[in-house]
Amino acid sequence: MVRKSVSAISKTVAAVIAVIIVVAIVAAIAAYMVTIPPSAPPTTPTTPTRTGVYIKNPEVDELIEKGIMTIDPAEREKIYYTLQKIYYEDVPSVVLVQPLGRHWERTWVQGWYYNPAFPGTYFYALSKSSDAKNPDTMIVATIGEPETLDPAWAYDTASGEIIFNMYDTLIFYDREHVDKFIPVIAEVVPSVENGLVRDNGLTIIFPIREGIKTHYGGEITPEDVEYSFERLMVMDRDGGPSWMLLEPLLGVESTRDEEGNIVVTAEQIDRAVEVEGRNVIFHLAKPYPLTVFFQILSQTWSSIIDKECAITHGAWPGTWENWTEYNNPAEPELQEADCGSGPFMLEAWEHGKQVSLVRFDNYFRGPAQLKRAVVKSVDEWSTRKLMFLRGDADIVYVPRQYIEELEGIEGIRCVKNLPTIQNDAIFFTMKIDPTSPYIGSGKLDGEGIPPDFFSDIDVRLGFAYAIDYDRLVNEVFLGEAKHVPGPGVEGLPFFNPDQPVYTLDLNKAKEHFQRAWGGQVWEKGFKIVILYNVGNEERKAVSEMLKENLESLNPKFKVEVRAVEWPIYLKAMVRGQLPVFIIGWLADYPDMHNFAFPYMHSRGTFAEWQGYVTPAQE
Ligand SMILES: [Ca+2]
Ligand SMILES: [Ca+2]
Repeated sequence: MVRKSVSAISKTVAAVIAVIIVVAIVAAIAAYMVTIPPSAPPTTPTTPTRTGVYIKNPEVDELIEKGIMTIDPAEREKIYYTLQKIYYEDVPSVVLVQPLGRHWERTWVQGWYYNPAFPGTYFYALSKSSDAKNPDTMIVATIGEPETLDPAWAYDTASGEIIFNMYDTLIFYDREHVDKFIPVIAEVVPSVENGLVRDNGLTIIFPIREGIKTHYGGEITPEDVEYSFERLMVMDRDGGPSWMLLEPLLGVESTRDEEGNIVVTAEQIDRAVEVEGRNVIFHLAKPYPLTVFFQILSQTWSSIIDKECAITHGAWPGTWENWTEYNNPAEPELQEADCGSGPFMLEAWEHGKQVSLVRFDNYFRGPAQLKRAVVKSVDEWSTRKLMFLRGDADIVYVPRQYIEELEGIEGIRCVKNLPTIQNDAIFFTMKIDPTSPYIGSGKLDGEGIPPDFFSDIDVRLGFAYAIDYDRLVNEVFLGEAKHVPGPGVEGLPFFNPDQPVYTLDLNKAKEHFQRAWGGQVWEKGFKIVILYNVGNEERKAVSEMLKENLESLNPKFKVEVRAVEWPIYLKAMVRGQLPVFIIGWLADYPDMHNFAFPYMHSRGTFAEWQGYVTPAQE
């Protein structure tokens, strides 16, 4: 975000990889979030070793940094509108679609609602009508399984789905809203008006509700709240979610530098969250938009953990002498523990098969209507479908290519066109690895492209105008996607719906190619290889469109579309070998900053892979 260190970039990589995997597995997806498979693969891709490849654009970087430090919404809007305009004009990448989701359930399911900011099923809201099969048990059949149940470690949606039901947070999203909150463990949502947000937002006070029982047998106290956030910062595992709290609370993105040395002190962490009577006080290191801070507090990494329970499981004891021993651990301490106070308790985790949760009768908001909730991992579609048809599963993940098999079937309900906070874009690599096997001769001689081919904006514009976005939406996404300007998505505050988008326009594409590289591109032509991974219909369609449209412009333009296995695609992408690549981004929290930074900042994730150059430096 504001200052992304190199090590922090690798964290973001994990988040991106999560999204990539979704794109890879679900192919041309818009997976309703219940279906998003677990995130990072066990091995983090090699951080690109190319150095000095991207040129910083101080103007854009500064504007992005200003955006997250600006409190006034009108001022923020101006900043993000400007950034969206720059994104359109510079075309470092082009957003292809914002996919829409679907939710499938048996008609006997009651109470379901959708919030794009949290994954999976929130069972506390749900019940089943009395004619249902297994009326007091809700069964979800999906793909993948959680990585962990430790809230300070989890950074994937499959883990989040379970954690959301076992733990509570200080505040939570008010049903469908992503910018309105209800108090949960906190008694009230702090505001300037009620006096709990002070010092220009640098002090935020949460009075803690009394009498909240934990699954472990104790109570939630202000000390548990302090412990939960301090543990998150103490742990700060590589590729984990801690950076989101470290940034506002300590003003850093990581507790470690690039070499892994600890760069924060015990005092800094301890001072950031303090207890005073029944209050927990957050001391922010710098101004930060309150709504974004609340969004971060409403997610699983901000779950309130019962301290006594956590210590029993070998977690950080809450003392400062040896705290660094608990930094970046190899394994999560609360891997299969239940130190929550939420509406459901962990009953059993049968690996590769299911996680079952049982109602917590002492839940402070009253016991859930359901007695039991089970999330089953059923990777095979035909099996999931059969379970759904028989009523053995109540909520099922249905990949887009199979929707016809279920449409109109009695007893099954489908909720369509659910907005997501995710988009897919095509990225241009402006400094391609010169050893890349996908650039032919490596020269502008008609037999390849030079590594900096895409650093010329006219080349990027030529490509942008050669994509048939409408066909993509209609044929690949079956109409269930939107063509939106980037880098953010529709539905977020400060998203400008009136910002123009690129459309298929071969005349304009031709004009730009004629201008590119001083006319040499048009005169000599080029040869380029575009990869897609087998099974990914979206990537395949875009690659083929580019081939068809570019080759129609000039007989000297040659595009080879090549299908490869997913690991090959991924490796080539992070090494900067792909001239263009298509990838999706799922926001960590619903704010424009979580798009502006990765897409546009010179230290953002995509910039790293692209060798981002902007005209300001040329
Ligand atoms: Ca403290
Ligand atoms: Ca406690």
